Amino acid sequence: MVLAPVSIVSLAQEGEKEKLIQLPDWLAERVASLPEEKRMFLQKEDAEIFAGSREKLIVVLEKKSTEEIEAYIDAVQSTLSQYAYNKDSDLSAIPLNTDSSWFNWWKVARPRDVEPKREPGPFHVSRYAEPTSGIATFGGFPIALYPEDLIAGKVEVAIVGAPLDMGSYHRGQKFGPMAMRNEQGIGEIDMTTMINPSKELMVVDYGDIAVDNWSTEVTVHHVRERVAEIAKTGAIPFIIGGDHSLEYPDVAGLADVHGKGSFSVIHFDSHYDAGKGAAHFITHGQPVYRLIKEGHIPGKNFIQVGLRGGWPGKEGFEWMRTNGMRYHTMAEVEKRGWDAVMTDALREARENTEKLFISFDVDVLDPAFIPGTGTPVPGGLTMREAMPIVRNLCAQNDIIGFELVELAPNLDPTYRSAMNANYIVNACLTGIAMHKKGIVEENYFSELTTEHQQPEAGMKAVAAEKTEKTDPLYGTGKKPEEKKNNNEPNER
Ligand SMILES: [Mn+2]
Repeated sequence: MVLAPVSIVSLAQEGEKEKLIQLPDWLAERVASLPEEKRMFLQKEDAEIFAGSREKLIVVLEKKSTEEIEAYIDAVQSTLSQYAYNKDSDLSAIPLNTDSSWFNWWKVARPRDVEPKREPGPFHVSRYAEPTSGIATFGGFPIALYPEDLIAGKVEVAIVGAPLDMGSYHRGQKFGPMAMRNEQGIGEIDMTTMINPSKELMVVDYGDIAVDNWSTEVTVHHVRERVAEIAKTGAIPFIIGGDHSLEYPDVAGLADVHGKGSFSVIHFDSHYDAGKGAAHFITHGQPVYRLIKEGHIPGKNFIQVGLRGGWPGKEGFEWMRTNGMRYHTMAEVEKRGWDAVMTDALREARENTEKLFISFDVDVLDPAFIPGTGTPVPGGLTMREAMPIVRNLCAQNDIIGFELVELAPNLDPTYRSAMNANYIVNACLTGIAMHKKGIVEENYFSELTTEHQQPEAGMKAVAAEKTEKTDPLYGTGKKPEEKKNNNEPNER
């Protein structure tokens, strides 16, 4: 999310060429007697940080004497210097207690030999014929626990939870996977295409990936291994967060298997999540910068959709331009319309690579659709915009992974956030099923569901005597035979 003060300071720290701003004559005169270093500081953007802007700074300084201006500069400089690391008073790393005999308790695998032996492969956890009547799983799909289950079952999509939620502002993203398991929307027939992904694809619930609830850094290391493990079996990992820190281990884990730079990423989000220069190398506001910086994905293979609100500022957009990244903001949607923007994004996703990873932060949707998210921003995508682009992306590309993150269901007393999240997942499953069947054309629609074909269809049926016969007894529970065999005296 937002790291505003840090980004200003980090610009100066990186020694990028900073333009010196011309001072008004009266101010240049008033500070002429100050040391050069202080006069120059006044000409830098950093001097404005506590005033708010250049204009506001000038208003503040107008009433001050030379001595008072020097005191102001000293105060700003001294405060900014405290933002940086101090080797005498700060921790440079977070020590871990390696003497703990419980060091790995949260991620150790349950011993196989304490369970009854079983053949590898997916299995249902329901006593009844109807799968949704058992223990809740994503879409009512069978579960799988180990890579050999995925291989034996020829699993094509493994949906796995990753309940990590140490991001900023509202938390509770750890409850995302369970809320989605408990809500409908995944695995249903898609009316636009009349394709039923649960019939076309072998999908499983792969349980949740273990999380160290006290460290994002430690957790992402483990998530990366698990994601790579799924990808190695040939199944597509669908990671359900958890917060957007997950994009880093999800993409890095896939790069470990498919190769760095071998695929593209399309990032749906209201924030660009390429923050840098913070004390922690990974938070939910920084995965994109770290992926680019470590070389897992070249900038030209990265596309952002849905950005809006106050972040990034000018330097963030310039950084994306410099690094060859594509971005489609809601401002662009306002300028050009959604159809034009969607067409461009779909084309760009296919441009450099056939393989694609989709990162879907639910806050790309308008808060009207997803009130249950940690950092909502108004003015976002509608479900009617989001479902087609996700379905088309998953139909037109070779999807190697998908993540849905930042669902915080406890912030929404209704079913709506979890349900909409499920429908986004189902849109991609539908697309993957279409891709498998060779349906990759843009704007594919089922003719049956999009054209009623009246009056011809009805007239044809009348001629062939196929229309529904009316029956006044329907709804009474009586059958026509019953009436015949009835020896009611009054009947004539
Ligand atoms: Mn995000």
